[in-house]
Amino acid sequence: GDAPVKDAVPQAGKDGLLLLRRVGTTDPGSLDDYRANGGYTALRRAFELGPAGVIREVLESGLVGRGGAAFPTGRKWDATARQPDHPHYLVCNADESEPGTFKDRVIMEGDPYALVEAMTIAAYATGCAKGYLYIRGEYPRATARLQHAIATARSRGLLGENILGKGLSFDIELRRGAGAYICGEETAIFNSIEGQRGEPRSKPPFPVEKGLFGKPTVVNNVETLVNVLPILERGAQAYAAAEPKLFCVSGAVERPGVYELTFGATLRELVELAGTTGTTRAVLLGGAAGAFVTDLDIPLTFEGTRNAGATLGSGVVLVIDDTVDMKRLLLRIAEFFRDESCGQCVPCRVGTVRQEEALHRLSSRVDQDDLVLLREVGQTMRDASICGLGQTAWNAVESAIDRLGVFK
Ligand code: L3W
Ligand code: SF4
Repeated sequence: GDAPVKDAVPQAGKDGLLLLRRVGTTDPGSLDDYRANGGYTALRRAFELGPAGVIREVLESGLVGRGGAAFPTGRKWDATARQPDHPHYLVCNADESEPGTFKDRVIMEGDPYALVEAMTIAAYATGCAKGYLYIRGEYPRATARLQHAIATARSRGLLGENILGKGLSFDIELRRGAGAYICGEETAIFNSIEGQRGEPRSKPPFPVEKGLFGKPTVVNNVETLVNVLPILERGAQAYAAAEPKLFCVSGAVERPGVYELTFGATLRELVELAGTTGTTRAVLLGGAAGAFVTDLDIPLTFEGTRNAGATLGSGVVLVIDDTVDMKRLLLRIAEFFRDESCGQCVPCRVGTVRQEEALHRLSSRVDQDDLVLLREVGQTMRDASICGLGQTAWNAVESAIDRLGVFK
């Protein structure tokens, strides 16, 4: 039979591991081991601070969403907590479908109780009695470990009624996706959980007002949520002084994998840590929805990558060396978006097909009209698509044409 797949071991930068410190060092199946290694101190601290105090800390920490869009987490929590309409829901987005992204998997497989604790804190702060953990269907091991963690936490009074005797009632239901990229879009998740087609809704209204079942809903990515643990354990200021970020490094490197660094490192430092295998030509930052960059000296921060006309996105760092066939790679990206478009809106449904067709033609013969067409189609998708899928489907192609001179 197949050899068993080993658990991933995270790689650390010079500041060591904070977010992933338990991954590979504690037993992901043992609540006792989790508690012996700092587990549930953050929830106790949350009870001392009270819901408003927790939100204050998260706001002060400056934490922004790690799924790609970098929206301030504290603002989301504060807005939901203030909604008079009840119940409030919490949704953890564990769909992790961006090509090249595998950081949330490492958290969920290696430290599942951390996510359970973090969701409990988020629910306490924002007044949610029910949480949904929406996990990618292709993650059976993470699913099994989370199911075990949820059941154990429940049996030990850490989920359910009157958690730790503090009057908090909160429980988590796990839902599995069925392989559609679009079901990682927050409002498509709502539809999926509600039993409807996984199609995005128009925003506004934002989920904080009208989300799951039309009720105020907090949606956070896995990595975003687990950051709340060190924020409460260390205090917002100490946390912000050395804020951790996960990167998914793949492609032409000797040591692919999940890297935890503190913000401020440059792309070059990360790529050197992973060890290049050839001459690095470019890096695809942020995944298929991201962009190619050639300047390795940009700082790996949300602002630094934005200033370089790219995005940190969900932390994808795909290293491209000079052996990579860029035309094939662009075609593969275009095919992905055409395949994953939900078809609900015209710019994306038609645009992703036209983009792929033009790239097909261009890969055998460079034609200026096709390059003009690509740009027009791309701009239309960006401006007029309902959701992030269509809005970002042209990013990587555009950056490859403009910065790498593909089709010159
Ligand atoms: C309250 C407002 N809430 C915005 C909330 C909104 C959402 C968050 C971000 O993701 C990214 C893209 C790719 N009041 C608000 C508000 N919000 N304004 O903030 O919202 P938004 O609309 O900026 O982005 P988004 O549609 O949530 C787009 C990335 O997603 N992506 C793929 C990601 C894949 C993964 C993965 O596999 N792990 O994350 C594809 O497009 O980077 O930047 O919660 O409700 N006024
Ligand atoms: Fe669906 Fe694409 Fe429109 Fe998003 S942009 S709603 S994926 S058709």
